Amino acid sequence: NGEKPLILSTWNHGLPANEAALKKLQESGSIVDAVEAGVKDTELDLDNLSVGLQGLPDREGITTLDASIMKGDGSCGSVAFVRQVKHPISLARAVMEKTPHVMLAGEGARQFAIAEGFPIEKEILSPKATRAYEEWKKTSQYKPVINIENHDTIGMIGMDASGKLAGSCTTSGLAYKMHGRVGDSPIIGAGLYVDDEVGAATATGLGESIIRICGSFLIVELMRQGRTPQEACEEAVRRLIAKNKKDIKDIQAGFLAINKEGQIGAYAVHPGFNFAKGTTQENILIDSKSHY
Ligand code: SD4
Repeated sequence: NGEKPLILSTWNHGLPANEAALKKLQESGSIVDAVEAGVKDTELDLDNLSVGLQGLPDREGITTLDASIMKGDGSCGSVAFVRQVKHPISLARAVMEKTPHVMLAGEGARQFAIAEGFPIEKEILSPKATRAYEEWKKTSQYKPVINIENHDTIGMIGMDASGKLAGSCTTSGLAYKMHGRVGDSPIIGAGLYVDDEVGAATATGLGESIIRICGSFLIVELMRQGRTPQEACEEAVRRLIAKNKKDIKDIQAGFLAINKEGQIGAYAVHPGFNFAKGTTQENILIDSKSHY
């Protein structure tokens, strides 16, 4: 606790993502550059089935992406339900920096990508995603397996040496979701929230359960009222469980938080959630504690 700069990100792929973020921070000195560069690494990871265009598709066989980015001064941008864009996090940043809006969705987000010169990719599923989708179609059962399917979104929160904060979050969302479904990741306050006065939080897991409690905003507000990041994450999980009781055995969600002092917190509904913590000294994977 207390080390700066500090980068936290969800799941195993957080390790290379943290590395990319810390490298960028060193080069550019900007924490928002760092959290963008960090998750761009994951957006290109062909083994990841929940982030980027190689992610698992929706029920129609189409991969649609959600992403958000936020700075501690309140600037933020996001894209939802966007197709054919390799780096939705960079598109979210362009929404933040180049438009009067916070969020663009669907075809409008794609048109904005074209106008901004983002390359538009062919809509072809990766071999891995194709195999998984063909297998899924045999039953077309919509029943995500916690910690296995849908467990790969990257949420990243970071603090530079001066205490400035930023965060990013990017995902292809739930595998085999309904076409048009949007999760928590592009929703400011649900999948991500950052406030330089207090701290930052991000989420992973079943987006619907996270949106219901405004998870990341809730954690930042709890920290504002004096909770530690760990206490705030635990309270968010407690509230998520209370609001999603009926299905809780099939719902996984995990939260990460940092406060202004550089203390960290992590908590999940079920065991199995892990995260990467990167500083200039070390970059390590930590198993989160969980409610159950
Ligand atoms: C979503 N929260 O779209 C994302 C999925 C996720 O790890 O986090 N997977 O609901």
